Amino acid sequence: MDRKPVSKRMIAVFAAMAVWGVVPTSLSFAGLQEDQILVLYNADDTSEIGLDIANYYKTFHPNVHLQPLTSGDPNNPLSTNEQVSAEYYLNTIRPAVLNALQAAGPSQIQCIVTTKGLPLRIKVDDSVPPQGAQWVQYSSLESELTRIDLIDSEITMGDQTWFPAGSGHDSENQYFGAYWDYFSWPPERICRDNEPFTSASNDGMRLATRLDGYTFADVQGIIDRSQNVFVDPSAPQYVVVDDDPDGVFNLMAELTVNLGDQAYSDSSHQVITVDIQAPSRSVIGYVSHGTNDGNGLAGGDNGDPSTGYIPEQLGNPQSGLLLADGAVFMTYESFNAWTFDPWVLQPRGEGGYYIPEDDQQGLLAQWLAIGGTAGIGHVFEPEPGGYDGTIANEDIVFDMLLDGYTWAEAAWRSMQQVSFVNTVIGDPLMVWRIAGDMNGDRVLDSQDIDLLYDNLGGSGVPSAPIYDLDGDGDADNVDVAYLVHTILGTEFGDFNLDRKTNEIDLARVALFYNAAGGWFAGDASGDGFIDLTDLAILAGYYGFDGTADAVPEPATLGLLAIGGLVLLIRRRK
Ligand SMILES: [Ca+2]
Ligand SMILES: [Ca+2]
Ligand SMILES: [Ca+2]
Ligand SMILES: [Ca+2]
Repeated sequence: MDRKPVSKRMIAVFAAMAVWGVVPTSLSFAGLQEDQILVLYNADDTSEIGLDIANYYKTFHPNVHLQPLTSGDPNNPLSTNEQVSAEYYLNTIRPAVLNALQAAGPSQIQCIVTTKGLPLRIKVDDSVPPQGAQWVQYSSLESELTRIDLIDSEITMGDQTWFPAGSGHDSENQYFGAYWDYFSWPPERICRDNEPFTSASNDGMRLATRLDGYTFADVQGIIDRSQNVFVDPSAPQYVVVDDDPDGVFNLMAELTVNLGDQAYSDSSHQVITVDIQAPSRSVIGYVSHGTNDGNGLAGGDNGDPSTGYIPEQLGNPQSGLLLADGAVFMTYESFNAWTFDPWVLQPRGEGGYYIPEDDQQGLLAQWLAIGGTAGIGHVFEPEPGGYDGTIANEDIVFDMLLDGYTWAEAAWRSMQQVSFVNTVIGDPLMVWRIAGDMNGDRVLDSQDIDLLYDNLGGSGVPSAPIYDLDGDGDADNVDVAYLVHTILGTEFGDFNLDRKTNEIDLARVALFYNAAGGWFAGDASGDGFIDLTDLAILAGYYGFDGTADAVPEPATLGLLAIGGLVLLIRRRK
């Protein structure tokens, strides 16, 4: 099989995003709750790494359910091999997980989390089902678990005969966020509106992610970095898209990375690293062809993504990407989730011979090791039939994250198939929050200012990350000023948040004078009372007009959201 990657599908394209401009949607973004999550670990694994990961995860999410899995036979412990047979899955793993799901309550668990020490790949070894364009021989454990309730035999595992979409087949992802309008010519790809996941509204499907990495420390890192992910409307963050210039497999016709005043365009063979240095820790996503980019020479040259490009180029402390907490990885590399064991080589194609060490593709495990937080990858070649949707669609992933959906929802919304080779690594509950949005409603308004005032600990006193907007560790008046000035783009005394301080704001103070109230009512000082102090503050800034600035649209009222996709293009091949 050609070492070109994964798919001839119509390919998603998009560019870097800066953080201004998308209109916010008010929605209940916490679509997935802790007590809807079942965390599985291999209780027969003498290393106990799965148990350690499950326990560590539970310290952040105390209401998740932990579930040991065991073979029940001391002489034949539950496999810790990354690959197991379909028979093993069906006879040993599946019944144990089904029992656990039942014990938690028939409809309680919406998402299953696996941990290192449990199998990763499932392989159908028998001649049934027929291996051909309509079946795939491999699936990830996680993809299989999304359909654990229905897919119960080798003939139904990996069955892709649902195509074209809409057949309601068990291995068609009911939650997929796009569809094709075949009545137009050429057929048009249409994205559905984003919506929260529930099993009930998706034909009983469940979500699934995996907590894995080279080491326990790597997994701890991704859990840590998932907990407080903020995108700051006033400080652009980027999804870096590194395209391939060689036509057929291009991610995009043109890549534009907005970097302050600098615009970058890269569809060369050069790996993008050093150009995306500032502002600090600003890269929140990475999409590329990985080693499939470039001139095809083993080991690469001319700086193109080559073997080892993740640790050596992207992760280079001097010249690499500065990753934000929450950074997501998706590459068009067939075997990028083949293993989480640093000593294992990748295979090349169905024949089973292995890519030599100096020609290995990038691995999701490497991304996590350099400070990445999550990713979607493939445990085997995801090119079963060449039709669209074999791998994750990055435009859907990032759109969902920017709208405040959980990682598990964003990831699975982007994929058309289940019982398939794709897997999702990371904390399913990771949410990209908006800096300054204290109440989590994804709107920045006076309630957020009030909440920040209510939670000021003072200079030098350690603070929860959500209140520490300037990142110096505490929550004090400097953080209030950051919210008012930098994020909301206005001044103290602007009580209706229209970026002006004038007679309207004065009228608020007059109306609520000598009464209790928040910012909305004229409390500029944050003491919960409207009095002379507030009037004096208003007077100090009276006449301020922030709308005259040439700066980007401010973060006021209904206008602000998190980040804008500057360019979001889908291009047909
Ligand atoms: Ca808010
Ligand atoms: Ca602070
Ligand atoms: Ca005002
Ligand atoms: Ca006051």
